[in-house]
Amino acid sequence: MTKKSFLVAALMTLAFLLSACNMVAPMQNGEEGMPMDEGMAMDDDSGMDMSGGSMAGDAIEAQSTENGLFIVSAVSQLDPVVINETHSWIIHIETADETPVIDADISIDGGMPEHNHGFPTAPRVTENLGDGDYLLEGMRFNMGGVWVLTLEISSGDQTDSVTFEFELK
Ligand SMILES: [Cu+2]
Repeated sequence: MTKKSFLVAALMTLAFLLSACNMVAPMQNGEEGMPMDEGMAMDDDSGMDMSGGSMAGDAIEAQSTENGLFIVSAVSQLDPVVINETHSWIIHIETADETPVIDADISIDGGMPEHNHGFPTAPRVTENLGDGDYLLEGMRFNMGGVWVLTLEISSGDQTDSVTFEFELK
């Protein structure tokens, strides 16, 4: 499969997952302030399976940034996400009114808050794919447990951040 067709497939998967997420949203604890282990559902195309032997899917559903400037979602290019395999994610950014943000600068932070360590790698956005999509390379998780990924996003003179939280089994 070529890189481009892979990307197209990934984006179609993301679109599907986003619509699926919307459909199942009322069935989960979709409110903010929920317990950590339910906070960031990792959906796969079979629904809400959180009990797999690895991360239960490859997509992070859309989440608003802290100040509501952007809506951010992410899909892993490795599905399922497994420990100790370096891989890429595609980040999608829209404004609150669903306009793709095509000129974002994105800085990455994250790790395991419970263990006080960061990522074993230095993941960073390496490519603007257009239409609000950005390639995040160098993702790797070196143990199971709760991870966070924080994106600080700047577009024009506006900056906002979002933190995704998910559990890698
Ligand atoms: Cu750890």
